Amino acid sequence: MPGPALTWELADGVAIVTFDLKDSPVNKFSRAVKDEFLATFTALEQDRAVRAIAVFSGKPDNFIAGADIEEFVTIGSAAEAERLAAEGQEMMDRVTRFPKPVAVGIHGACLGGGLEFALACHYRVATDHPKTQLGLPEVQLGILPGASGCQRLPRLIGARAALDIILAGRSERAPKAFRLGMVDELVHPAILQDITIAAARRLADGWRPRRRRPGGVLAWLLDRNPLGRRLVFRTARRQVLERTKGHYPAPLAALEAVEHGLKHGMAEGLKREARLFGQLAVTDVSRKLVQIFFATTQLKKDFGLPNAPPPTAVQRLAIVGAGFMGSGIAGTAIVQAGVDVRMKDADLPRVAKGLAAARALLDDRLRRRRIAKYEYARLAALLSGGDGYAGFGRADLVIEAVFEDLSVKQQVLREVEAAARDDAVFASNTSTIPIARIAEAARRPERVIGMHFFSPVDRMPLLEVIPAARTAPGVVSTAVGFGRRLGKTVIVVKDSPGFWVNRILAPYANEVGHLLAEGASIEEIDAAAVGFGFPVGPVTLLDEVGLDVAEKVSQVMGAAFGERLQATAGVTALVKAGRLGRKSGRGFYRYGGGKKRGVDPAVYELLGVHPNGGPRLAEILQRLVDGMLNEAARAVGDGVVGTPRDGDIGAIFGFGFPPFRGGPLRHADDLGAARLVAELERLAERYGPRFAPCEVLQEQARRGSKFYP
Ligand code: T1G
Repeated sequence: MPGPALTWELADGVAIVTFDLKDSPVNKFSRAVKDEFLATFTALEQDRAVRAIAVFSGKPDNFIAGADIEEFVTIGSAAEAERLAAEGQEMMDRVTRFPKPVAVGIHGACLGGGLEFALACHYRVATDHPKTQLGLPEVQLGILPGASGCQRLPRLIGARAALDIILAGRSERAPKAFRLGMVDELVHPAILQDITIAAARRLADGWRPRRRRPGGVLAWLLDRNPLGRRLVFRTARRQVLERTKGHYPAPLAALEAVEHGLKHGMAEGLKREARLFGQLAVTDVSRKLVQIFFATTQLKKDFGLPNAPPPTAVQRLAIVGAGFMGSGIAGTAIVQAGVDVRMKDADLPRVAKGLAAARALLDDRLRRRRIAKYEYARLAALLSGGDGYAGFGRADLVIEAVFEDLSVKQQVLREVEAAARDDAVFASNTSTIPIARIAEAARRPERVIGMHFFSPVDRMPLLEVIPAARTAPGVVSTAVGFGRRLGKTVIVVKDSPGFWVNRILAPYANEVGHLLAEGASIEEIDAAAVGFGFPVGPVTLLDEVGLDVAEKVSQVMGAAFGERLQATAGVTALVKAGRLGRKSGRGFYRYGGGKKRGVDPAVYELLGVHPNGGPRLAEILQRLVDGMLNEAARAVGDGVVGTPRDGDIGAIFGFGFPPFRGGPLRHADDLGAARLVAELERLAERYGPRFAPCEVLQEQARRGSKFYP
């Protein structure tokens, strides 16, 4: 009887099992699916005609995405979650002990419980396709691999390599997974079935694969003797604490599960693994990380408009401005989307520099073995440039990344309109100038939109897409769709000063000036924010963004919103003194050899301030965070983002708002509007009206409502 997920047929002694979960884009393990697996394996065991088993996915590009996350979030208690993990472990154990050989053919994502299943099988074949990725992403959801992954992976590939994957929640492409020993064979997708079935048959005939254990003196020293292992775990623990600053319990728990299992044996390890899984599954951190997972998957399908028309596929991109942003966009477009890119700047030396910078991203891919030599040659040939608009007539999308000045951008827009097709989209990569203002110069304002990339473009995951009042809906879809092809998480935001990210960063960055003036030290300000969970503090962030850029943004914000978002004079003084932040080797901090070298005491003198204790750390933190939450709430009220979800994802992916807090709006909900309003009122009384609680929060406090119902 076919169930909702599994079917099988017999081919010359081998049962070919196909996992294809109905009504779902991916295969995943739920309780029902697990029961069906067990029933199927029982049937296969009893069927005398079956000598061996080969398991495949029926999905075109997905093997198994792991446990069903929607099911596991409904778990109410640690004990119930522990039981769920133990049941998963039993199923994997059943597979491993199965009296007939089980081989798997893996194509597409093989993650979490999916990889745990593959590890439990007796032989693994994977396609060398880019979609085939193997990994244990559980810690990214605040949990750990709970169906025996913490035990099986280190036993197969060694403790060090397994910890690299488990503690970071990493996925490896198939070739790397093969090198690590996670899979036994790597094949072209066309022969996956044949090779896997042949392997199953050979296993049934008594053949045993010889697995080379991770070799070398180092492996012997570190993976296979207790003293070496202790060193491995001590180092890993230290690295985890450096990275998570104690905010994320999952990696440490996973480390414990692995270590315990290697010390006390598989059975004890499994018990510990299930227990820790149970504890983690009901933590607030895990809930928040799971919400972020679902928010990002929803965003993959959301074009920011109701009934959005389908996007036009961009084949050819043209970019005006071959500077840091322009070349970053060019390189990312080639590497991620494989589109043809034409760059233009005022003179050829600048163009050459931009092309070289874009190509550096390709070089990096080649060096890290992400692309092959022939692929490199093909991609490099997509890139070209010049000092005129030649080639722009073929572009579907033109992005300008020129100097941040309205009249310069309008001039570029006019020139592009003269050179490009009528149906081409013109996108401005401005961080501050309203798109509607730029579009005033347009003959076809409905084709004009904003695409605000963050720097460095290849590494920053967020893109803000900004339609102006007259932008056509299809243009919005096209910009969003292209941003996604670049691998970005895209939010569509309203055309208003600072858009979303710079709007809510403004009070946070401005507060630095006030705090310094009151005697706080640069280190204390940064430490307060880092302690809260930001990747860097606001002072370091200013240095990273560039103080000249920050100055420009803050002038725009001050002009648009008046006193509330008025910056103090500090940054301007530093810019005048030639301190532009990291890129110029000095800002608030000094930089050398690519590293931050500590605060430059001369900065205090330049600013005319003296660190003398100043406000306490808790007070610093409250001023930094509450100011941001207040502005975020106000911006939601102004309709800058369509949903709280977009606002939270924008803050997390845009500047690293601590993911375990779920984003500024979730965090505001957690504090509660009444408490936040009371804190802001106190701050306003003490430090000025910039802290006055906004209408949205006051209304929420009165009605006891929240951003997320
Ligand atoms: N559970 C539930 N739904 C899932 C899912 C999962 N594991 N994976 C994907 N989906 C849904 C997703 O919400 C979306 O739904 C649709 O599938 C398509 O996804 C015991 C405890 C597999 C690489 O963390 O990384 O195993 O919006 O748009 O871009 O140790 O999804 O269509 O309704 O993202 O092609 C560990 C999470 C689980 C993998 C596919 N596994 N998924 O990417 O499609 S914990 C994960 C992904 C675990 C064991 C433990 C990606 C993908 P809808 P999509 P995609």
